[in-house]
Amino acid sequence: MANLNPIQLTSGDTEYFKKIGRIRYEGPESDNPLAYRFYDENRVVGGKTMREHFKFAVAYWHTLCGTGGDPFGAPTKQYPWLQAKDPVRQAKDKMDAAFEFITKLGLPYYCFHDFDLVAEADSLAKSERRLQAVGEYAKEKMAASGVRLLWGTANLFGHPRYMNGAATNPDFAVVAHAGAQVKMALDLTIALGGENYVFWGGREGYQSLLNTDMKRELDHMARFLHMAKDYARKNGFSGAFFIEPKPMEPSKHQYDFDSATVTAFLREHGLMKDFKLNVEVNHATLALHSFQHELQVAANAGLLGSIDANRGDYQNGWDTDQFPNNVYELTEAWLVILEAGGLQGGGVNFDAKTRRNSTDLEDLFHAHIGGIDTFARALLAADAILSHSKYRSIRSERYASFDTGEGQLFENGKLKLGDLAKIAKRNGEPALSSGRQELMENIVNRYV
Ligand code: XLS
Ligand code: NI
Ligand code: NI
Repeated sequence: MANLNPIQLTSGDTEYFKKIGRIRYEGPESDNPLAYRFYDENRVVGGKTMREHFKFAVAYWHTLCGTGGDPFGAPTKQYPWLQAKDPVRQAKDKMDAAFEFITKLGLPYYCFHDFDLVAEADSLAKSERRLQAVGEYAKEKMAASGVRLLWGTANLFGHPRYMNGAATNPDFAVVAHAGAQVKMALDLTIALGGENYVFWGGREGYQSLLNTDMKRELDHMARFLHMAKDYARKNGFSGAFFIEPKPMEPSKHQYDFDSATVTAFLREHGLMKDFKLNVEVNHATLALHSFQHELQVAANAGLLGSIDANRGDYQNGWDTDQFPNNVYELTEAWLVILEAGGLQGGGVNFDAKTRRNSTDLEDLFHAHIGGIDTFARALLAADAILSHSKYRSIRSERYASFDTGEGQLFENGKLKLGDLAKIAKRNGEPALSSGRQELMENIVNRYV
């Protein structure tokens, strides 16, 4: 499909994706590229509908604002909703496009940064007025469509003032500015009934330790998060706060490196009650972990809140944010999520972008449909593995020696190191016991 007229100015009743209607479930045999083959929102899997399992959200920044520019070249995508010169007018056009898109996909949620919604102005007061105007418009759109806000956040990394960090900036004036911005973003999130609020530590990290007082910066970050949480709670926000780990990029070292690092930070600073994690696929792989590892670490700590869905590239070592298409990877992920009892408060946000050379409006649909169906297949496979295969029993049998007798005494803290020595001498050399990894991999593949 060719791009729609890129310079057409719009009003609230413009249809942007004219050739595309409501995307519906048509089943695995459908030949229609603009249909779901596996995502059947009302289908019940393991006691919940697919819609409830996933709580899919469209990411405003990539899908509505991403125009394909990269460090080597100009933007390639001339989206018609980005053409108006007046910032509030442009923001409303963009929001019309956003809600048309989300509604046509039949998705329940969206997510934004403050200045994805409307361009930042040259003062905080003016920015606040813009955000309020667009917030009013969002309220109308949300009421009319039933689409909800999964989470809001503030962009504390794009503007030059944040080049040395936001909450961790060595200059208090910048920390205060970041505070003002988070206050506005929280006000907006609360006004729109947002279910959660995210902190991704954009430039909270360092480029060189030579000029960085790491301990002081981390203490500042904790103080800042407490202030944000206290403010939001006082103003009636009952949702979860999520920290989104990432190990590097844009900083050489990001403070929220991975799930384990963030968990330790939250614990150290008394934030475990209010904060959980938003785990992103491509951030996990940048940290040299698998996605499922990061989910499991979060789940172990009771912090598995939400997901940013995308995928990395096997050859490139950066955050390529491609749309998910790997059923096997996501099946392993949903095994972890299902066994943890689901996501706590969050959902699946498509923090993913179409490629620079995917310039048709229709590409945005193909990308989301593909990602959504990949998740649906993964959920079906994971549910089948848990309910029909020996996956769980093979794994729990590996630990059977702790279920009774001396192993159980060990687990219950009833043995001392001397007891282990006595038991070991009595038993002699332990028999080898296979981990049966290939068998487990075959079980997953059988249901994928
Ligand atoms: C960047 C992050 C970002 C957050 C929201 O790598 O994924 O998009 O999700 O600030
Ligand atoms: Ni993200
Ligand atoms: Ni990312």
